[in-house]
Amino acid sequence: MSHSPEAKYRLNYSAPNFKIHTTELNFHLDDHHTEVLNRMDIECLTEGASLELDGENLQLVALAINGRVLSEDEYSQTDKQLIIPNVPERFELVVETLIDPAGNTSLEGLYKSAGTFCTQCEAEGFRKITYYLDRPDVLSVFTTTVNATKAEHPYLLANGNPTAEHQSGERHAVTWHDPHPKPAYLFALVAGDFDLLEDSFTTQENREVLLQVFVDKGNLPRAKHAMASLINAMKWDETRFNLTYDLDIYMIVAVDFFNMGAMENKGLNIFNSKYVLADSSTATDQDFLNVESVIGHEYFHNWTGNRITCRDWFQLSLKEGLTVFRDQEFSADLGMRAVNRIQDARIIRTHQFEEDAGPMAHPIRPDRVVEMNNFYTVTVYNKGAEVIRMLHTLLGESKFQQGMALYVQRHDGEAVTCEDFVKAMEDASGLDLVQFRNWYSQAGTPRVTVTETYNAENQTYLLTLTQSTPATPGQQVKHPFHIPLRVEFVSNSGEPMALHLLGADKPTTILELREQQQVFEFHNVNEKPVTGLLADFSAPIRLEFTRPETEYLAIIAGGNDPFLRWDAVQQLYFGALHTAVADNSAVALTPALIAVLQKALADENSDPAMNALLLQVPSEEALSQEYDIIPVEAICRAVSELRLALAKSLQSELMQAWQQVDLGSNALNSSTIAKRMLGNTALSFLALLPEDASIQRALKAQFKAANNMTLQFGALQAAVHANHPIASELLTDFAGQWQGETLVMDKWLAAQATAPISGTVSKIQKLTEHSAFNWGNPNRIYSLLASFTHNLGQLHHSSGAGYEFMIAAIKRLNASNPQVASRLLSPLLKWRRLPENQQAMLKSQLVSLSKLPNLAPDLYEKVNQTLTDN
Ligand code: B3K
Ligand code: ZN
Repeated sequence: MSHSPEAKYRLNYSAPNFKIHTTELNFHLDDHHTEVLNRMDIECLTEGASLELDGENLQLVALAINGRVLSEDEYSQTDKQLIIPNVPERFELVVETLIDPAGNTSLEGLYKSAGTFCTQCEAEGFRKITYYLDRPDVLSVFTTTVNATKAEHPYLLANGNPTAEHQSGERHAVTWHDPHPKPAYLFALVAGDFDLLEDSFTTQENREVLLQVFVDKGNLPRAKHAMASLINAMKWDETRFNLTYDLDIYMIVAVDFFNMGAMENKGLNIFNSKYVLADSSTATDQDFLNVESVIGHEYFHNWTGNRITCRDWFQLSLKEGLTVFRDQEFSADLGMRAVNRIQDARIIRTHQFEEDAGPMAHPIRPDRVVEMNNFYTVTVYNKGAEVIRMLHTLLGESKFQQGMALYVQRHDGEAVTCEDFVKAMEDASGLDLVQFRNWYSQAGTPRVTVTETYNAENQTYLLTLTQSTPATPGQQVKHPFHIPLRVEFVSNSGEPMALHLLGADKPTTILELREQQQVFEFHNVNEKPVTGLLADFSAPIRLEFTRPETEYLAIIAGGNDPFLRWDAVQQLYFGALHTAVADNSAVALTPALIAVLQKALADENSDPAMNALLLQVPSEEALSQEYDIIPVEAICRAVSELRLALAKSLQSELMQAWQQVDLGSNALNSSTIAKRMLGNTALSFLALLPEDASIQRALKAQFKAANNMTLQFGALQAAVHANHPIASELLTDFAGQWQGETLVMDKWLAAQATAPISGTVSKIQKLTEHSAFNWGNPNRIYSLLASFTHNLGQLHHSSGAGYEFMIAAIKRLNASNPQVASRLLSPLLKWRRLPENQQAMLKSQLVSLSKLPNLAPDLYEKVNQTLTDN
């Protein structure tokens, strides 16, 4: 960058000066010379305003207003804009540009993915296709004609319904019309050759919808689960949200080169093939669940995102937080609610808390953005979903749905703000959400500390909650949040207790913390209760509540809430880990904790999936969130000792749990998934005991017997992560079996990248030369390199080799795919939280990155933020 990219601010929003009533696009597709003809019916809304169209990497061929070609002195061009100063009140503008899809390695705009032309426009990719008002509050009715050679591109797709077909020599063309006005970021086109899976869905309004899933040739059987998930999603959205599909056709196209998971383009979703293709021999249970969730997510955007879209990109969480909440509820209603909830909480605690504590901390509705693509974050998405969930908790399902209905009724067809959403919830429920809005404006993770007083004589119990939120860059002062804390109480002997707040006639289930400090007073309490706070992880906060082991044991024994029971065990793990780290001592597990786990594993009525989660000790990354300065080596030592201690103390129970798995079954339902989850977790511990021959046999048996990827990969990963003597044999066998199956080989790469074993950096370095790896494909990069960035001990190895390797990779990707490069950089921004040695090495790597010529805005924003922030 010769000049620094500029920041945009939320408060500088101003409404567009022009309306684009219709947009007619004509694509003459060609690898390096695609012609784009763009005919717009434009109305000027602000007299005298000059028309400033966005455009990047475009070659302008012709420009005409109302049929008259403009001469060069009638407009001006920069590398980002085309400016026409004098335009009529209403006019037709025709822009003709040339673009180079095959040379587009950024995978944004129009590009080629292994022979398929496809697009990715969100957030600001449409401007790489043609000159346009590329902002989400400019909504237009699109008609798109795609023209390409017929032999290579028998399928020509765009948004809406097909209206015309045309054939001429070797080429053909199809025209599509989308009747729903939409912003340019939802535009899509695809041209290629596919296998096609079709089905149909009749909506509650009796509209017959044609459903199509397009996949690479030969992959048809792997598309079935995606289709079933789509049908489930359509049904679920009608039943739970009363939202119905609105076109006659819904298409999903799977492509191999894609920067993220999928994209909700109107009527034409484009998916990373990773989230479409699944069969039991090549996909794990988690892959199946991910397909269901992403298919659901993109479908749910049809209302929350497409019909009602964002006014500006600062409002991204309006559609993303809400849609993640919806997809979480979809998965929970269809499958394992408690398991999902715990996994979601784990993501927040491990990854969102880290973002909130780092230089890029931002509210779910950011105020300042340099590169929009940097804000598709765990904060905007997952914390955004938690904020919606808190509204749901405060309002209850019925009022929440009334709020949704009001939101849709008010804003269908509009581009709106987070404020509009909260207002609809407020108006529908009658609740005061003034303070609740702080969740939208303030970054940072609130800490809530707890003290309690029980008075046996008066039978009163006082719970004092104090909240504070650390400063984040640009936000020194924080106001108190409105925090819903779900509670449950148990007696010391582990019996449920009903407690009443002073003056309340119903037992208390939710405490609303609004003040900086607030005392909750309960009456007629006949013994000191054990208070389970933050049931169902009801708020994205850190709870600081120091209590004796006996109280955790009471919650485990008598608590109702699965999250609280799981969390009680986690807190006991955390306690043991903290002590080991602080005292530089060996990890000590108490007999009581071992007994809890033994009991859970022995209980025939317990859910194997919950048992798997109970056994999974905090990851090194999760533990690191507990420290201002991360004692990397001590954390890694403690976590690995804890794993080994559990393996030793529970060996026979783990072996029994493992034996419950039916190695011959591929059935995919909650009960078989749960058993495999527990089996794999058990095996991952057992693999830590290499001298035991029966364990070696178990690993091999599971690896070989199964025609099931959950089991095969479970065995591989267990062996690799434990550095078991048979690991390299299994790695070789796996690669031999799956060579050429790129999505399967991604797992092979990831298992090695995440192994907590010294020497991982040089292993990964070598793997970048393996035929399974490809610097041009985001999935390969995420599997090998992004996975590695979550390998705490190896990334931050005291040699500095991890930093050197990663920064070199990021520099390499800067020019070809800055979005992907930027994702790799995030885990390296926390250099200030590292021990001195690592801090110095990482800082100097970051400084050298900041000096890279032509640094992309994506990287510029992050690297500058981390180097300048204090
Ligand atoms: N809306 C897209 C994400 C676009 C990311 C652009 N860098 C997928 C989704 O959230 O559904
Ligand atoms: Zn989304």
